[in-house]
Amino acid sequence: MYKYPNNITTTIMKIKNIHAREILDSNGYPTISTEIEVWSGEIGRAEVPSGTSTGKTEVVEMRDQNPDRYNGKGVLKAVEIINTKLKDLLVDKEFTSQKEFDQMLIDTDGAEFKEKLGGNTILSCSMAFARAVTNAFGLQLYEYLAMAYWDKQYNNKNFKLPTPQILVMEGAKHGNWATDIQEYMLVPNIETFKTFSEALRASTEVFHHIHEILDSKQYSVGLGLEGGYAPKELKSNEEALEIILDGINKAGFEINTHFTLALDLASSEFFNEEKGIYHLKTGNKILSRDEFISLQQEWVNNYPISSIEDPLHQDDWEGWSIYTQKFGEKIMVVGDDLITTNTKRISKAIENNSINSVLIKLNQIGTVSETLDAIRTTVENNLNAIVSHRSGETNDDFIADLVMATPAQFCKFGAPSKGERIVKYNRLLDIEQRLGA
Ligand code: 2PG
Ligand code: MG
Repeated sequence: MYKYPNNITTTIMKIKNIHAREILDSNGYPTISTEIEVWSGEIGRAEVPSGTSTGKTEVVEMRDQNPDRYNGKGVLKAVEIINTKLKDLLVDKEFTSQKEFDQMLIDTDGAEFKEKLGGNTILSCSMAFARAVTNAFGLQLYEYLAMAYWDKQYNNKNFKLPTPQILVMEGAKHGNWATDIQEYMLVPNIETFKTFSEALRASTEVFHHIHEILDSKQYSVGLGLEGGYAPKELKSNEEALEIILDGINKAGFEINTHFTLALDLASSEFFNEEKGIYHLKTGNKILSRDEFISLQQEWVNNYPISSIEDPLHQDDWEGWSIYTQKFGEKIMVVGDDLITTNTKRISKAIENNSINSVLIKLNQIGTVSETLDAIRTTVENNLNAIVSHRSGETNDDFIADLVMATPAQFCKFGAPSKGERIVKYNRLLDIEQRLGA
């Protein structure tokens, strides 16, 4: 049993100072870095990510909209809010839990989509507070987050390394529309590999073999936003799948024994709302919902696919129920844009049997506590939770600790190729060693 420092549950968490600044994310767009200093002088820093293919019901990011700076994407207003309004509100205030801190920000904003202060503004404070208190208590972040999740003493054996969905190829908005499918991921079989580190090693070896295959075909080895290969030379969505299977084979692994595949279709990105059709640019196909479902049936029949994210557009609740009825026993049906880490939407999806898995992103909902609530609702209803990065990331590895702290079974942190993704995988390696797993 993990032992808290003696006074940890009774300690009042008091804020001494708070300071934010504008930094850049992995796409070269501004984002917020916030530092909070607590009573003991310990400091916690957090940097917030940002999405590219965002869901309609995500909390609103506060952006300057000044066309003279970063094409309107500056975050100086958000930084100013933290350094003035929120500083006045928070300094010298005492809190007894993460929830209390987050609730104060939620109430101060008061809007459903956090548009008054900005979801990015609030999240940077929420994460920085978690880190500062973690440091003050002398804990690891995953230990502090587990305290917040379980609201009581937890057992060390609750800490299980997740199964990663590891990106290898990209298309759509993330990959210069090399294909219609946004993400092609490897899902290592943890029963075969036994440990997270072995699963990561094997996946990375496949990634390297895919590089060689692309090279031998004289295809581009340029990377998409999340570090996966995005060759424009691909002739079809299926060709990417064939190349990945070849990579698995050349790396000396077997389908199913070692790997299955996960896709993120991000379907809202090629759904034409006016016409009510899916327009696949590769091959210039116009598909109705039924035709698109039939195409996915072919993919599931022909390839070792174990998980499909956002298979239909984000407003088609009826379609999602039909889809889950059809595929839910066989594969993970993952709601991202449909759900936006929103507990109310998770409950609605459970009622309608729309999904069997939920993608979890801190910045879709805007506080650490609400993210923990979303994970709780997901796993308590026997759905899978997948803790996810965004396409615009920073070197903050918060989400590695988040997936460890909770019963979320999966993580999705991008390809093993870019620093802002690698830092999350490396943190999991670090935690694996700490736990002696
Ligand atoms: C997604 C995410 C992460 P974005 O669609 O799942 O891969 O992309 O951050 O652009 O929304
Ligand atoms: Mg997605």
